[in-house]
Amino acid sequence: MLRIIETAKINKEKTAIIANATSFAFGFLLEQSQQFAAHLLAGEKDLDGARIAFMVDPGFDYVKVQWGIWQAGGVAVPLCITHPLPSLQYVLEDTGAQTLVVSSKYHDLVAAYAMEQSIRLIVVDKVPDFPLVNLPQVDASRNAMILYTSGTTNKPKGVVTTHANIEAQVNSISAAWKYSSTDHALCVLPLHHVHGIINVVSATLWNGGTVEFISSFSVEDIFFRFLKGNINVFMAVPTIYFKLIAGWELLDNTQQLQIRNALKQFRLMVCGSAALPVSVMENWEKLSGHVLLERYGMTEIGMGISNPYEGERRAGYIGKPLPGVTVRLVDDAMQLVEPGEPGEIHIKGENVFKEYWNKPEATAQEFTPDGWFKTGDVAVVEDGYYRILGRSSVDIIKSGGYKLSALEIEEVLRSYPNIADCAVVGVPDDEWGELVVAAVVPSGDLDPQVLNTWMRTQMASYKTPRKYLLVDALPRNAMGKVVKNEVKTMFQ
Ligand code: MCA
Ligand code: AMP
Repeated sequence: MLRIIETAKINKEKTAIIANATSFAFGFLLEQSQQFAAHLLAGEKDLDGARIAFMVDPGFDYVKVQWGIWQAGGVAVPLCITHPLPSLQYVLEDTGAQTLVVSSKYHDLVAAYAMEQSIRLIVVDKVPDFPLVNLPQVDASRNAMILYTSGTTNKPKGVVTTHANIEAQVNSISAAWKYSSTDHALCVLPLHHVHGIINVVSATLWNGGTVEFISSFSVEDIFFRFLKGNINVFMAVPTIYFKLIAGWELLDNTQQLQIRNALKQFRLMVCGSAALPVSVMENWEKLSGHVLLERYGMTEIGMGISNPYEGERRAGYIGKPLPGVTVRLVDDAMQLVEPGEPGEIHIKGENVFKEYWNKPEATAQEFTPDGWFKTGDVAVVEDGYYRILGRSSVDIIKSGGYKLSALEIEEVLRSYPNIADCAVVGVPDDEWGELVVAAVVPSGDLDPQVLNTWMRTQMASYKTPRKYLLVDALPRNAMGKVVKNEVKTMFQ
């Protein structure tokens, strides 16, 4: 049986989840998730790897649905709760999910589409009590989850992880960062990515700890929770620490001191998903007394490299390989680089995903013949610590901790009338890491404001460009390829 369920059985009386001012014990979560599994099964013995998409707010129902899917033998496909319909449709079609579970507030957004496609639509908060049934034995080698990640192709790819992959990912950080049943983590991250799903929610619950949820991101709410004095673990992307520092600076001295004192009690504060600026790390230390633990991860591998729990957490570095993860740096000829030389990070280990969903060629392309996963990130080792130098592809943008494909955004832009050509790039930004911007060559009347409003009907706001520059032509090299670095300089 699934390990996360087994450990929950040991902690039945303990609080697993706090959400909407209510505490839920592990025993209740188990029972509710098993009822939900029975509901999903609807008389079948095993979902046998059926993909179950769910668009559920962070909180008790999210975990109930996720555990229900796993216990019924299904594959969990969490959807982004701020995505507009076209992005949701893409994931539903790509996974072939025949069941979609939603919180009631998302019902109207998807109901017509689900009906048209004969997708079974379940409103999680309207499911009546369901009698328990015998649940299938789910082997760890079976698929557990599909998360969508942008890459160097124009459409996001579904990253398939098995239960064994997830177990390895959780075991590795549990050992390295010493999770325990006394942990009380605040979850402020979206739950369609590894950072929130694995590092905050799954790893904390797996170790018998408590996860407290906020309903949507808010600096005030986060400070309010910190001040209650129960939370002792916090994990976030650099943009969130930036926003917290900015929010703290607006407070009066008494409030600042109260927050500083509350933070002193924390066991662990982690930062990752994008490069942590040294200034943010230093300002956070001044504010909280904590040296942030920066680590490096990827949807395809979970966490790979981390600064130590005990020992020097070096600013500007991502640390050393985590337990169970093997790392190498290679040059373009796939040769190991000399110490101090830059190379692409390759990863091996049980933590590494199984495949891209329905994309055998893309899967083969991202692995070397001898089984190393090619991350596309370039790093160097200095005094034993890895330092990220950048990405091998200019078409990958990291904004607010989200990985975005410039090609995907360009494709949507090109489907708008009167655009002859366009180039999307990321430009450096203190708050967001990178800002998405677009140079557009119009072929007729084009109002950037109207274009922007339309883009938001197609993509979530974090994917839409912050600035549009109308230009006569894009810079191209002799081969006719757009020179993105020159496009970036247009925005300086
Ligand atoms: C939102 N806004 C932006 C961006 N996103 N502006 C510029 N760049 C952006 N990227 C604007 C919106 O348009 C809006 O402005 C205003 O900010 C508020 O938007 P909203 O969506 O409500 O933003 P938020 O709720 O304040 O969110 C900021 C956030 C969020 C909390 C930092 O981006 C976030 O949760 N990021 C974390 C993503 C994450 O978990 N990544 C992990 C994946 P206006 O009102 O003017 O329209 S990576 C991973 O999992 C790997 C394994 C790893 O290593 O961890
Ligand atoms: P995602 O595909 O959304 O999981 O994003 C993974 C990517 O985030 C990695 O390939 C890196 O480019 C980036 N990333 C994650 N953690 C860090 C970090 N600590 N420093 C720099 N980049 C990071």
